Amino acid sequence: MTKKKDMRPEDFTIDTAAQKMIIRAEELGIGTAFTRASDMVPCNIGGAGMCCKLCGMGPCRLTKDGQTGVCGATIDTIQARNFIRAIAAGSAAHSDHGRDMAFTLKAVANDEAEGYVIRDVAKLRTVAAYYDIPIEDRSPKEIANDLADLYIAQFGQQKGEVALVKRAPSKRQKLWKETGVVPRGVDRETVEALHRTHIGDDQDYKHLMQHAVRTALADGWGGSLIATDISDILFGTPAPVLGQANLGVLREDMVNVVVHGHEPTLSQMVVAASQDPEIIEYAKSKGAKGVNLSGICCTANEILMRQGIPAAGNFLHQELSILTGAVEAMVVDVQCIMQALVMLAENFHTKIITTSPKVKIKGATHIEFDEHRALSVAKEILKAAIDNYENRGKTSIPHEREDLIPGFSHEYINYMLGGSYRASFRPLNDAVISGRIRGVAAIVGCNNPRSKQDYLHTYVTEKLLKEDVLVVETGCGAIASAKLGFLLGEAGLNKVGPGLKEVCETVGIPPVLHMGSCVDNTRILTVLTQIVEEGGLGDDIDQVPAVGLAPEWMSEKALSIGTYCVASGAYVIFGGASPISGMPDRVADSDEVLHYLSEGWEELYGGKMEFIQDPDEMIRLTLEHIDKKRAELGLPEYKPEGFGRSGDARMLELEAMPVFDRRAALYGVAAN
Ligand code: SF4
Ligand code: MSK
Repeated sequence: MTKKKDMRPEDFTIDTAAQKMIIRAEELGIGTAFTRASDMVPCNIGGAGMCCKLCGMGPCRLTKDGQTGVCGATIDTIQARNFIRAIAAGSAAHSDHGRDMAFTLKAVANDEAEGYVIRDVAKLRTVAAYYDIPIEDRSPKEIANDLADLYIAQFGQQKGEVALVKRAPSKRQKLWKETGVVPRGVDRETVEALHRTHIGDDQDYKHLMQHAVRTALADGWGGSLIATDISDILFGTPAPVLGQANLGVLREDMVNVVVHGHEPTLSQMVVAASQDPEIIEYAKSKGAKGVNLSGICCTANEILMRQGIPAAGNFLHQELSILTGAVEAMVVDVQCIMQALVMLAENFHTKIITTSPKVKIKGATHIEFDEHRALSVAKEILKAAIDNYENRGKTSIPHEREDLIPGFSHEYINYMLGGSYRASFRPLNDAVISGRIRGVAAIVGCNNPRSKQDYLHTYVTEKLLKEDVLVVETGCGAIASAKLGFLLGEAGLNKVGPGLKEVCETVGIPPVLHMGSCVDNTRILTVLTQIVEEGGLGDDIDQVPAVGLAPEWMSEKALSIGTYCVASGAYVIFGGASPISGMPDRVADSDEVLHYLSEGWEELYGGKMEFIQDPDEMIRLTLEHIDKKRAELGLPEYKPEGFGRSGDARMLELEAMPVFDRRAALYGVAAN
């Protein structure tokens, strides 16, 4: 990528609120990730996965045909090692989040966690039943204690199979056994990934990539799924609520506290504390009307989809929210937190408060979170923010904010399609079979300042909706759509194709379903599994007309998610350049691993991973894959002209007609 000196705000982002903050930063002479990315030319050798720095004989940069590292490592070995190390880091991040959730569940079950309760007993019983934990005549805490023990044991398990794998379609489980990729224990696979990539270990790229799959499966069907299950049990399984997104959710007259990161254990408690009369009174005593809480990144998704707490923005909004000058405290835990926040905050009164025992940032205030006294810690944090209100200087809060309806857990999707009387995925499967819904796309993942913020997410989403593709979203991608008004229920239906519109009108859903945070990509796996189990769309995930896309990805977690989705049978398209693309003009054999992720993995798992830069090509490949899967299932060819006349649409049309014309239209009676 070339250095871009003269970029305008609209080249950095399509979000007008973000553009205003980028202009403010420029006026104040402050750098942001947008300008730093513009100034920092990425290394094209490292970027292509062609550099190895695993030992002191290197770093070795392989830029010539047939060249090897000092140890003799070939380009394919180096690329595979770089790739699996990224997956190990991504899987570790998600899984460690799951581990913390499991410890919290254990503490709640034993009355050792101040302020927490088991909110969703039905989900607790459902999840416990997957593992034959007795549920009849037992209290929720007894069941929770057993479930916590079982989940904690998955991390340190050395042999056998991670228990959660049994929740995948049975055909898929069999395939994983045959290909030797069933994870044995969550931690074991990550440790082994690091061992295998030490100097002088595994040096067969296919063998390395097999373990990459096992490490990623330990995330998707292990640590992440544990995190999602326990979040729902403790804080409630999401169901649709009204929320808002973008920087306009910040308030001039209230103490603004932004929670940022990933783990809901703290943020949920901050939500509870912010509504405590003692805290509200304290804020009033300092001249504010109360505490206004909002979120950034996946913490935003966690509290948005459960309590409707507004999202101030996605990944690239973390600095921009501070630039408003209106944030008293940004409270962070783990993952996706830029170190730049602390230096940026020095220009304002904002306190950056780190809370995780795993994450400290030089210059930030550290108030350590402890689930045993969570409410007290949350109040302490809020009081520090309130005390800072009087230090607020000039503010500049953009007005932009959009309504949205998040909260489509797989449980709610099941319910919404048939009510409690006959909850089922049948209507969804039937809509796909008939062609009203051409297929399903999961559009997920981060922002990346190397790509215009939100542009690829929303461009791809908009085009696929027009093609009758139902879109489900998580993470920062979901917030991108929210900011642009795609998650607005029936109000967004003018943006979709005729068949999908009929389905959305009939069921009463938006065409883009917000399914949560990045660990909640497991909800998408569960939806795909339920589609398979419902029948009519094949007997494994790779047969479902569905595609996963991460158009603006940047994190190692995204690579882990993509890999477990491929191993689960999905076609996954990443935007931008591949981290192991090689540079074909310099090294002829440097794309072997890249091809293996596509054709090689497709042969083994029925899913494949590709990196595509052009959004129109992403859309073309998505539709081509969906239509191919439809044809393989023997489903009718997609023909949109047959749809679009649902009851609701017809009623609205009739209501708009003069009464005589309406009679004529309804009964064939001539107007007279
Ligand atoms: Fe170079 Fe081999 Fe050491 Fe890597 S492991 S830095 S290729 S000598
Ligand atoms: S927070 S991992 S930028 S989605 Fe989950 Fe967003 Fe990506 Fe972080």
